[in-house]
Amino acid sequence: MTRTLITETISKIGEIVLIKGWVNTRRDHGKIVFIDVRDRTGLLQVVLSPELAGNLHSEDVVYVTGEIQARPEKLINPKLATGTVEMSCEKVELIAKAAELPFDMGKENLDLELPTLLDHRSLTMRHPKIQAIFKVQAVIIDAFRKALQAKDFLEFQAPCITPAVAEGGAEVFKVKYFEHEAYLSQSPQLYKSLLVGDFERVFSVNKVFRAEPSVTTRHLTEVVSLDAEFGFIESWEEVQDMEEYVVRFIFAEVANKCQRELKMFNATLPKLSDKIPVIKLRDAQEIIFKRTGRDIRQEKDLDPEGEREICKWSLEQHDSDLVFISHFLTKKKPFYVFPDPADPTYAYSVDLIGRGVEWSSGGQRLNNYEQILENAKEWGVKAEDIEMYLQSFRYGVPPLGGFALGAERMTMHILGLKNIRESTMFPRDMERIDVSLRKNNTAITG
Ligand code: AMO
Repeated sequence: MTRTLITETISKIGEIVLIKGWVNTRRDHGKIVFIDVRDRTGLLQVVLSPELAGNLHSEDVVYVTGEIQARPEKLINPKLATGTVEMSCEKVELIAKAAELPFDMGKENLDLELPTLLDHRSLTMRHPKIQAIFKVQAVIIDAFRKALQAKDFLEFQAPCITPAVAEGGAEVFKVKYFEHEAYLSQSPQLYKSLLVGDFERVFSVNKVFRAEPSVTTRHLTEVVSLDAEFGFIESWEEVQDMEEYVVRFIFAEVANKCQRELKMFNATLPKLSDKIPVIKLRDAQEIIFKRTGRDIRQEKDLDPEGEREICKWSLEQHDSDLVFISHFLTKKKPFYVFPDPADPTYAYSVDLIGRGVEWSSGGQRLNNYEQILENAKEWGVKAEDIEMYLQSFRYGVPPLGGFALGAERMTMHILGLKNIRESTMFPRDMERIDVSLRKNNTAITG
């Protein structure tokens, strides 16, 4: 008999079918036993005798044959997609026996401490609510691709082993590369920029690596970076507009395809007005000072508290959960940023802040070869380390810009999760590779 997927059983009343899946839960009621069987499409209640049920328990892999029957009106379960039917079991085959579970997986919410949830990741990802997170994430990434493909961008795979530190700073993993030294890529930045000289418009969905020396709720050491870059721009605002288009496209796809998942988290998509507000860093700092009395007006960036405050302001004043912050200090950004000619202290750079956290960075880049060389020198970047990048600009690259969105942060803040590790299948941080590297987990800071 061929397999019937669980959600298909609602249209098979009166038929004998074979389903394949895992025992999700078992309930013993004297002479009858109920098991919920789970496959990739959903759950189905199966009714069977204690003899047939044997010692089946959660996560056993089973093939079950039986008749699909309509449930009596008062036994309909509106919470289940298959809640109008059940299977009367005739035969059970045990295909793979599961060990005793370390915790109860049958509850609607898997209320586990984060280290336990992550140390048992292969198992906890079987829970429907945990699966929902990664279904939403897959839709986000797919929508990012679709949005840019619709605008004629070409997808590329960026290298992970790089000869140079693209973003600067100390947050880089050195790797021993035979008798040479190399780095794990912090960002596909230099590659996406040089590719504008070849393909005009490119994007990538890539892992990037940051040697974050602290353990916070919003930092990972391995990140899925959604990068885009394009040429022949007229201004940095064009970059911001393209990003806004992509973000709106992503939200529309999530709204369209993930209603069930959003509901499981009681989540609503971030509010957007007609246009995402944009405000210069110094103006944002002034607003924060006026609203809270906290003076961060000389800082190079917004701190986490500042990001939260400016989002509150954006929601109150512009009815928008998202806000662009532009014009960061040129010297605090990487060597490739384009200084504002009106005041070169500040750059044509723009971050997107959503629900109190940075979702992306981007902006216009330098495209003049001589100026790039000059800046690289000033920033302490050796020309021989960025040879491939420079080659492109030596042979002519148009005015360009782009942005990068962090996939995990987007997922986290769309679903209202408290910790970025929840929106990462296999999170890495300074204390975790697969499982915790420490016996006693250090507290995660803000
Ligand atoms: P940036 O360093 O701001 O910009 O990174 C872009 C976005 O990637 C995400 N992100 C992270 N998420 C979790 N943990 C981390 N350690 C982490 N680091 C970054 C954030 C962030 O906004 N080259 C530029 C992009 C550009 O200008 O196009 C860059 O890498 O969501």
